[in-house]
Formats: sequence, structure tokens, C-alpha cells
Amino acid sequence: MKVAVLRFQQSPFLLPVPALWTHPRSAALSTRLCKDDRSYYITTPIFYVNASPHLGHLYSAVLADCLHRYKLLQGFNSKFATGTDEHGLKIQQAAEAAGKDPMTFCTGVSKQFRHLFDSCNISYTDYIRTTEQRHREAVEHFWSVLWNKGLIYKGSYEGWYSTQDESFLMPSQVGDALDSLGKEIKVSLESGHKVEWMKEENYMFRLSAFQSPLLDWLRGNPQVVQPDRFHQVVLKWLQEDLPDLSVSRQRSRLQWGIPVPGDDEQTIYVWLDALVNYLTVAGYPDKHNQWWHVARHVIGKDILKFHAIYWPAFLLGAGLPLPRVIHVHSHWTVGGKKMSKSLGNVVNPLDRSQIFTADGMRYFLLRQGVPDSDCDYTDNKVAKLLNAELADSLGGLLNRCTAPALNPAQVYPSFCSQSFPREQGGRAVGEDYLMLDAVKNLPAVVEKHYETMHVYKALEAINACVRLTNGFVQRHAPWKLDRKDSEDQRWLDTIIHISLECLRIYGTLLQPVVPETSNKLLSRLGVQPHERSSAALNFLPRYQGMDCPFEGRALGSDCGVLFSRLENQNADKQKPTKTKKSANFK
Ligand code: ME8
Repeated sequence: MKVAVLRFQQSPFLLPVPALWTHPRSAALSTRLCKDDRSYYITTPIFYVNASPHLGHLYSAVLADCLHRYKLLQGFNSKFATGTDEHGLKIQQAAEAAGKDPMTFCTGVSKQFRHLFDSCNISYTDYIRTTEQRHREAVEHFWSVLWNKGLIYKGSYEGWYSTQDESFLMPSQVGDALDSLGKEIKVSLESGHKVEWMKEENYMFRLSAFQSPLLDWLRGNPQVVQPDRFHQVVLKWLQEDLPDLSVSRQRSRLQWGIPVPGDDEQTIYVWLDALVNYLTVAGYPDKHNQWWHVARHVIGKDILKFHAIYWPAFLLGAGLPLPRVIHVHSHWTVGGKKMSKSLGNVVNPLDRSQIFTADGMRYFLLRQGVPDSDCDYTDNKVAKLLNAELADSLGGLLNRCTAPALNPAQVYPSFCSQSFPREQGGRAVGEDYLMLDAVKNLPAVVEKHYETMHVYKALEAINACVRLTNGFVQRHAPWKLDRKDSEDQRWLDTIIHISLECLRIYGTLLQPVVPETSNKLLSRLGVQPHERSSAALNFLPRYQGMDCPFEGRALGSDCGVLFSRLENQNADKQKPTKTKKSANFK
């Protein structure tokens, strides 16, 4: 194998680096949480517009949306950015292949992403496109700051480049493979994408000078890249060679991008351009202070190096605070393989959300997606999960506790402390007390998991409590009680009161994941919009001797099915049958 070489010519006016940027410790320090700061800023990657959105893109957006909604519930002032990455060689080539001018091409695909996100209730507060003027100004300013600090110099790059990944590679990151025609090619060992040898005059960023500041930052902030296994990966990369980075391409090869300020012969490297989007949305260069120091990024593991090495190095260079957290997630696969157009295994998330509903897809992705490891997608899994947890378990519980047969007055009934005293002795049994404890502790458990983006664990915990409440109702079979007997009637009301209180907690906690279903549930319980925040998570106040604002209140009038069962359990194999009550898929 031919060995690639990286050669850099340093500009003669280059200044010694340590004198040039804000001391990394001061930037790292500013990543610490200031206690009374109620601002929160979360981002997704901005997505390439070379192809239509797929399930993986929706997954990143749903994760970030869940964190954003959760912070709003907590009373934070939360900003949530997503959008599209529209410059670079890959987009230039895709537009050419489609026979469209790049801007028309980008606008078309960017709209598809936006439509998908709107359809799935992704409540972004800013949708950025890198072709916008505000972004161009931010990138030009950012470049000038790095340039004025002597961190960018004119040099030459010779080495491997992957257009698909828009990434420069070291010789050790490249291997041999055969293309579809059996021809020998070189590929990126990480992504499998084809790489090409390139030799170009361009601008270089002094990345090598940031190796030890980056190590200090990561070691001093062990939670900054989550989950920990990805933190360890970054630390390992940083112990290897970290050459300077080419940050421009010759304009003759790449026209579709932002020109280097003061040099029309060069175009800014698409990753530098793209990463600055997070600053643009924050209001860079002059209005970013409120948001920038509380930034958090949700990314897929494929773009970890760009976010955990290049981006913090650029920020350190520019004297800006570093992100609070980089939340990394793994990939969705189909048939065990990463989704790709060439394999023909791409799952269209818009189709799927029309079949399973927006909430259905959101719930599935967040309940089944595990940040640490890849997950395989099948329609069958979606249907089974939604039927079991949303339709049967949660929907069934609501249905039972609000059914006119058990609750003819259609009110939130009263709690009777003689029937369910704080010490045993009433009609409650030991398991009932355990259930109350579990539900009381649930908000804290869920909060811990939401904070670390382990949403599947939060949903697991909620679901376990829903099962406990169903068990509670089943155990005491309120439908068997004699309503003419006043003691039985009080006990029946107490069972229903407790169950509705459980449902109120579940509905409130589920809002970031399934906003429409939660809204339906809470409305049915008569819970008003201002009673749905984290502050309202005081479970069963009557048990603690306090007033319950819901007691005696009329239930909401919408008594429709909470979440329709999906009829066909074998979507991957069978044809659907249409029934009135259930939604069909495929
Ligand atoms: O990399 N499973 O854009 P991109 C889960 N423009 N998530 C997936 C996925 C999968 N199979 N495939 C993609 C880019 N993703 C750059 C980002 S940011 C400044 C620039 C998600 O369109 C995941 O978040 O290739 C991944 O990191 C991102 O989409 C890559 O999207």
C-alpha cells in the first residue's frame, strides 16, 4: 500500500501558539454550570442535503426535541436549533447529478427535512441553513478571528480525502476494498466510503497545537462527552498523532461554499463552515453570550471527531467557551447494516410516521434507541412495542379508570385516608405501599435519565410504574365492589383517585416524548395546561395530608382511544386487514 504523506508549509509570520488564544482553562472553567442560569441551548447536527432525510436523522432530532421539551417543563428558557448543511463538494456533486443549480437543489431538500420535523412535532426554535446570509457573516467573522490570532496559515496538503464524509484521513485510517465493478479502491476504514488522493495549496489550522489543551479539557470535564465510552474514544484519539488540519479547498475544485475572506481562490472547508452554525444560531458574532456558554450538542457517533476535537480546538482558538456536553448516540441499522442508499435499506421516516403516527415513531425511537449501541429497525418491533406499552398498558389503564361504569359521575373522585391510611390498617396491602413509593420516586428517576439522554431508561421506569398501577387496579378489582355500600364506595373512589394520580404523573413525564398522547391523556384527566410542568409533579398530595386541586373536578370530555392498536403484528411479512377501530400499517 502506498503510504500517504502529510506535508505542511508554515507561513513565515506564524506566531508561537500559546500566546495567541485565551488560556484553555478559563474556557473550560466557563463550561461549569452557574446555578441560577435558566438558559439552555440544545442542537442537532445540521443535515446534508445531498439526499432525503432518513430514520437516523429523525432520531437525532427527536432526542434533542425531548431534552428541549423537558427543559421547558422545568421552566428553563430553552433554545433548540436544527437545520441543514448545504455547502461542500458532496452537495455540489449531488446538485450536478440532479441537473439543478445548487441553491434550488438545496432549498428543495432542506424543505423535506423541515417538513419531516414539523410532521413529527420537532419543536425547534431555529431552523438554520448554511446558505443564509447571517451564517456567512458568522463564518467570515470566525475565520478572521482565527486568522488574526495566527492560527491559520497558508500551506499545502497532500493526503487522502473522502468526499462522502467531507473528511481528511491519515494513512492509518485508509484501507483497500473493491468497488461494485470489482475495481480496487481505497476506502475510509471507519465509514467504508471511497477516498481519493489529493494535493492542494490551501489554508491550514494549527490543530496540532491544541492536543494538550484538549486533553486537559476532557480530563478536567469527565462528563463532557457522554456516554463515557465515547469520551474514552476521544481521549484515545488525542493520544495519537494530531496533525494540522486543512481548512480550505481550492475554488477551482469547490465553488459551492463560502470564499476565504481576502482570498477568492479558496473556499472554506465545509466542516468549519458547518460547525459555526451553532454559533450563528446563538447570535454570533455580537449577541451570542446568553446562549453560547450553555450549548449542548446531540450528535451521531459518526461525527464525534469533528465535534469533540476539531470544534473545541476552533473554539479554544477563537477564545470562546466550549460546549457543556456532547451527547453522542449510536446508529439505527436495517438487517444489521447501517442505512444507506446504495444498499437500498433506507427507512423513510415520513412514511413510517404516517403509519405509526408521529407520537408512535417518537416513542419507538426513544424507547428502543440506546445511545451506547446500534439498534436494528423493523416495522414489526414498532407495532409490538406500541401495542404493548401505549395502546394496552397506558391506554388500557386510562380506559379502565375513566370508564363510565366505574366512574359514572365522570369526575376525579375523592381520596379516603381511612381506606388508604399512611400506616397499614385500611384496605390497602403491602404491594400498594410499594407502588406509591415507586411512583413518588419516579420524577427523580426520570429526570436523571433525561439529563443524561438515556431516554430509554426513563421510559423503562415509567412503563414499569404503569404496570404496577395496572396491577394495583387488577388486585383490588373495583368493578367487583358494591357501590351501595358506603365504605366500598369510598374505597372504589380511592382506588380510582390513586390511579388517576398515577396517570397524571405518567402523562406529565411523557410530554417530552409523546406530546400529542400526553396532551390527550392530561386533558382527559382535566389537568389544565398550566398544571403540566415539573412543578406539578407532586404525587398524591391527599396521602400526605394536603389538598388535591383535582379532587372533585370534572374529567375532560374526550373519551376516545388514547392510542389505537396497530392491527397487523407481522408488517414485514403480511398484508394488512382494515378494521374500524385499529390503525393498520403497511
Ligand atoms: O454529518 N442512525 O450530516 P449527515 C442514527 N452535515 N443517526 C443517524 C444515522 C443512523 N443510521 N445516520 C445519520 C453530517 N444519523 C454533517 C453534520 S454538524 C455541524 C454537520 C444522524 O446528513 C446522526 O446524528 O450525514 C449523524 O451524526 C447525522 O445524522 C449525520 O447527518
